[in-house]
Amino acid sequence: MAKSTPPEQAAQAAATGFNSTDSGPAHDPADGMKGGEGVAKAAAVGKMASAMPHNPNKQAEHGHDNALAPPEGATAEPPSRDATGSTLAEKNHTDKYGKPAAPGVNAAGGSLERVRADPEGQPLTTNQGVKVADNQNSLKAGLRGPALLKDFILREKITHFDHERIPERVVHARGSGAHGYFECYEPLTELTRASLFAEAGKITPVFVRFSTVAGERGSKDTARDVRGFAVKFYTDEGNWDLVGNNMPVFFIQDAMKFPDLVHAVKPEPHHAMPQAASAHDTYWDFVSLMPESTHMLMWQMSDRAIPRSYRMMQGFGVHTFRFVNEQGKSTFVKFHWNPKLGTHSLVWDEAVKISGADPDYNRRDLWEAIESGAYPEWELCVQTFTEEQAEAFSFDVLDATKIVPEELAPLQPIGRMVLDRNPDNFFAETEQVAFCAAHVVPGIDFTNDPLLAGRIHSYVDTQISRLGGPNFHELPINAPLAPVQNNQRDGMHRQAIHRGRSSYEPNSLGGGCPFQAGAQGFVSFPEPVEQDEVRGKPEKFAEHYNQAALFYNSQTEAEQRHIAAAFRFELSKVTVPAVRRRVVSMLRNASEELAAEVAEGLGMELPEAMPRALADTPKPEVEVSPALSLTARQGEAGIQTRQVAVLVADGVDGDAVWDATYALQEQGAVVRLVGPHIGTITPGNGQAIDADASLENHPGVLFDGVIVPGGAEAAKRLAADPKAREFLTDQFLHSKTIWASRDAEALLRQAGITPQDEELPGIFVTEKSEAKALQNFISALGHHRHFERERPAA
Ligand code: HDE
Repeated sequence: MAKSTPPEQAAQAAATGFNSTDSGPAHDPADGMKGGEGVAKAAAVGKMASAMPHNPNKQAEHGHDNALAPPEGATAEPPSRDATGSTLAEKNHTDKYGKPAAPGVNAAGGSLERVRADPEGQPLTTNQGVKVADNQNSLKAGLRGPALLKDFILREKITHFDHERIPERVVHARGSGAHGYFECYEPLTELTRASLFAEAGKITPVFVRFSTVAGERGSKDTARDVRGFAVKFYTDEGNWDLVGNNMPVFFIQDAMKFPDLVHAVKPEPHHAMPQAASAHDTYWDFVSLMPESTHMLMWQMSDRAIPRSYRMMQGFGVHTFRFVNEQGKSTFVKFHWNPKLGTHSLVWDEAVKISGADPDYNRRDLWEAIESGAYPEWELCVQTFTEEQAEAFSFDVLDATKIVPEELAPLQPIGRMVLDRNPDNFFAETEQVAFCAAHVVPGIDFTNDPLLAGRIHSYVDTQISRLGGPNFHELPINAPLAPVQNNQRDGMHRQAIHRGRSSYEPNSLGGGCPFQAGAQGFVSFPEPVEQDEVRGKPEKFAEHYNQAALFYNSQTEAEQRHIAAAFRFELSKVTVPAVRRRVVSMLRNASEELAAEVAEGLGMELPEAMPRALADTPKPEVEVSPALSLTARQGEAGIQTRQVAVLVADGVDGDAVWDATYALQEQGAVVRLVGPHIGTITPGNGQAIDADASLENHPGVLFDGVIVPGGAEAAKRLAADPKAREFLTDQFLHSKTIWASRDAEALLRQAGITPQDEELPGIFVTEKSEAKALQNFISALGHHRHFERERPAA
């Protein structure tokens, strides 16, 4: 039996015995014992460990009350820094070791400053820091001789190059990101304890990535697709990722179907076609066998799926989440991002042409806007409702194919987000950023949405293969600003160098640290659950069409026309008639009018309506919701950042060019002088003009509006140029704002713009370039598009 001798009566030990790493004296060193730092450290460790004669928290690990209010972990203050250190030698210093870790710091986290690299004034080196004398030639045996294996410089360079690519995201591979900040409007403490919503004016840094879903990394920006809208909030209580989309609903209700959906929409497995497109057999085959997708299909076939700009998209958290306040009270919440610039879209023909003219259209737009200081901004709004209210809805709030109409739960603005910095490096930031639906902070929690459940698992899992191991949270863009301290260790590419020898909890050899945070940490909302384990869906999930009808019926005529055209186009690309029939039969349950129009557009008979999964359809609370139409979302920015082409050619009226340019720029528009070629154009009056774009490299689809200034000679030249005609034709067909001088009449006629068309909205033809006409042009441009003049066949 061990003898219990109190420390003060310790028998004398050899001082060197305290330096052993695999055994030691029975007692701590006696007070005042000589023997150097090893002895002092052993004394300090002994004192620290003795302060925790048992685990004082053990009892509090049990019972319901403790589950809701877990205790803070036990700690003991280390008598000296050495007590918790890895090595006494940490006091030694070289340029490489630097200083010992500062107390409580994990330098693998925090600001990006610590990893920014800048070669100003620096010579080229290898990855080992050896200066490279010659970066032009490999090492050879003689000038014309064979290259040598010992050329470690060439080999390092090529080897690194060979491994520069990482796997692209399974979905959302194509994306663009930006940094910015979130500002809270008012304390939301009644609803949530989330620290980012605690104070008016509180700023939280964010990184946002917008994306398409189906296309590969190098695919076009303007595919008809859902857009990802993922926001990483670097809050002072850890990272919160709101990984949403630009549409408020989803195709499926249960994570079990996600791989099927993605397999169906991706290029078909036998020939890997089509790229970034849903217009093919397998996609429509799948969705028409999954009628719960009807609502989402309405959104995807609407103009929402071809946004004019990432800056002009709404964002949605999609699922119902929970806010949880300090008292543990939970409220259901849905998140909405509303852009200041309004929500605006392309038209399909334009999107198709842009994909050739500028496949980076949305990426470029975001980058250029931020570079020019026109920082995109969104308001974060929430819909909140109680569990009792949710019970009473005709639909289930856990069903991600349903919205909560604004008429049932109004939007409350709670803050704004501004994107004011482009990344330094696309790969390091935008490509390596890892969003995760499971990243929540205290005050925000999940609901039982079965789609969300799968997401909570999927995101971390996918990063492990995409980013090569479990330490992707240490990549600078992913590292939280809030300190990270835990006992997770090792794994591929570990960045942090952990000080000390305890990597477990509870411990007394690390002074108990890092200690369990207790009630200040994340406490899951204690939702009561006691049910049978089943694979199934609740009854309300079986209603598939009410909200598809709500969306369609809330659109203007032009928007409805676009939806019908999109179904027509996509289904015309399907090669199996039975699949087409199935889609149209499904549409009949949402809108007979739409189904008939689509059937007619496909030259087919109207099939029988698809049998419904639910015999008695509940009556929806809301049948038309104006907020669902883009016309309700014009925004408040006028013509800011709108791209306007001023067509110039030799002989153009120089004064008119500059009057228009200055006036438009004054209001924040981006003016491009587009000539038959770039460079010098000789105007009829005034100084030579330097065109910055050409009809060849900047076709009409890239602009929101066009001005054709006066100057008979210029007008004649443009009329003779087929590209100028096409420019105007597209501007006209895509319902954009056109202002032309009467001198350009021949060009207008050739572009198919008749004298009657000149009376239509958004078209101005004037003798002179007077201020009034300019004002009309500016105000019409602010309307985005003039669908009143759209020709249904277009
Ligand atoms: Fe995702 N999703 N998702 N998703 N998702 C991914 O994570 C997944 C869903 C969304 O810019 C992946 O890092 C499952 C809904 C965005 O990096 C992956 C399910 C919504 C992004 C994944 C869904 C989204 C992703 C691929 C059904 C809107 C891009 C790469 C249960 C609310 C984030 C990655 C970025 C990315 C899984 C459904 C949004 C595979 C299993 C619903 C914006 O983990």
